[in-house]
Amino acid sequence: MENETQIKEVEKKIAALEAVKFVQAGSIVGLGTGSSAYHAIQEISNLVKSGLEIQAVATSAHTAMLAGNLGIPLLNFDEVNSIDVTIDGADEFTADLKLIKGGGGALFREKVVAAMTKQEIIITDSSKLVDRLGAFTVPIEVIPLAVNHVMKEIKLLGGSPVLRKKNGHLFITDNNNYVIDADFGLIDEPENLSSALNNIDGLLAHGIFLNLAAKVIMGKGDQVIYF
Ligand code: A5P
Repeated sequence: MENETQIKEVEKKIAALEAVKFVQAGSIVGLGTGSSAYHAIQEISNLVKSGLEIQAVATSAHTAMLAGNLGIPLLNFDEVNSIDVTIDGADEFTADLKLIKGGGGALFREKVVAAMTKQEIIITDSSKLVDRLGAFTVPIEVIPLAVNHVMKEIKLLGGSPVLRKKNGHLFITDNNNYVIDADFGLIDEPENLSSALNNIDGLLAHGIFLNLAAKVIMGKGDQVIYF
């Protein structure tokens, strides 16, 4: 187990180092959230310390704090119209670049940043590649007052919703909302499910990301594989 975790960490890191090669001087860079994005943020910080001039936008409060502590210049969302390149992780991806994200609960900002980004690069270890999405439950950010309504609608779509908890308490997002983790089984038509979820009132964002990733860079052993 220990060994498996170490291998995944190496794969995440080599994918991150490869992705950072796409960061150019003068660009606005989106910084992802999670353990894979962490490696990219560290490397971007090294480059900034060596003189690379970039500005960054963070996909979560946690990432903003990390990047700030590492000396990466940060912009607020309202200062940015477009992002050149974003490097973020994923919980699952298919070879045709469909993703599930939000295991860390930052899916809403991650989706907004991805939508504003010209080149969204996803970095993962080799365990994240799947034939069909859905073994990982779909994270869904919900406005608290709508939680019962959204849970009911998810069940009508055939899903099993569970309100996310952390350390025995309800998980609260950076936007003061809740997260529902919804099990839909393996998803045959991610486009249909994504549209149906988007139509639920009170649902802020869901973790199915379609047509947002420009490429996935996956670490496998000591190699990187591009999708
Ligand atoms: C955060 O909300 C997520 O979307 C992460 O990007 C995703 O969970 C991948 O995280 P790891 O890189 O830690 O596996």
